[in-house]
Amino acid sequence: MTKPAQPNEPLVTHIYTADPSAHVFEGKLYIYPSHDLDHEKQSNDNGDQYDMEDYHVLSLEDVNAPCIDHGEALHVRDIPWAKQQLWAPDAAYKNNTYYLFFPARDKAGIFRIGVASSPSPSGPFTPQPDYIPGSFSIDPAVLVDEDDKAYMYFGGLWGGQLEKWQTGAFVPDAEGPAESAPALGPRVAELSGDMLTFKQSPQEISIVDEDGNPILAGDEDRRYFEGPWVHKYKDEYYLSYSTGSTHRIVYATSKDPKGPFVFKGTILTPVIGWTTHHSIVQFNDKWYLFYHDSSLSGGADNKRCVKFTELAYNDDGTIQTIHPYGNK
Ligand code: FUB
Repeated sequence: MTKPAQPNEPLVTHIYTADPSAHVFEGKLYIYPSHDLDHEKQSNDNGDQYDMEDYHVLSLEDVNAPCIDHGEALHVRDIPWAKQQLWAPDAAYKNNTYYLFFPARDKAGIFRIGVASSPSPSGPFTPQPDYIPGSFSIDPAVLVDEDDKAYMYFGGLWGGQLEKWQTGAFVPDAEGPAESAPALGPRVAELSGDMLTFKQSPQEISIVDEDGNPILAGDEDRRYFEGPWVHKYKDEYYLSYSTGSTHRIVYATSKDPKGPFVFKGTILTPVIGWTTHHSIVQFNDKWYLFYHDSSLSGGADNKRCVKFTELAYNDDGTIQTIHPYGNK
């Protein structure tokens, strides 16, 4: 793409992209999206229509520069443990190395999270031979904190299989909690120094309301569904995520990277298409929300396009709600 990037416009149009994880590496914005394929698959709650096979890395010298597609960075054929469905990835930098974290179904059809590494932020990435021991479900997001500790946040309902791990083991026919019970939270695990394993077993994050009561499973406007992202603003940790069935990006805050997090409000109102997925990054003193919608394909849920827009905080640290098409 040679045209300059524009807010709220597809970053690239020659391929379908989704689930953008944005980071500033080497002074540029690097975006790690899913790569949606141009095929017709039956849509269902299991997410079979999201049948992606590889990752491309995108970059921007600046928010009004042309977006560069660095080409294939990792393909499922090169990941020994993975069978299919390369879903939302994230990247991190530590040990002079760039790490790409990604979910995929293993040979038994169970979602696991893998890691691949590269000396360059644009890849190509070399995968580890096996998935991260003890990993499960989808949508890894990695925060490398100011003290150099790295945390992985992950988990997704329905096709992402989080309901099936409530006992700590995979139970294929497990259902989610009753509507009046606390919702399932995302998981967090500190990563080992080499970024290849979990230091401890993942723990569940609690998301509570202003009175300290857990958000309930039936509260679909606020409960966690998938797509976690954690960023820091003025010493506070912001956990943002998709509410899935109500199609919002919402957020909760905490003084502790492992929570509990207190629910605050909506960052992004629904976009065109069923899924919504985002990341938040600071670049040259401004904050940006990277997100996707299905506008490029005229609304096909599994053919999405990555976009960005500026994000603003109020004086009290709350985030101003973004209406992606200007409609309030
Ligand atoms: O792209 C496949 C899945 O759709 C992601 O893993 C979810 O977050 C949703 O965006």
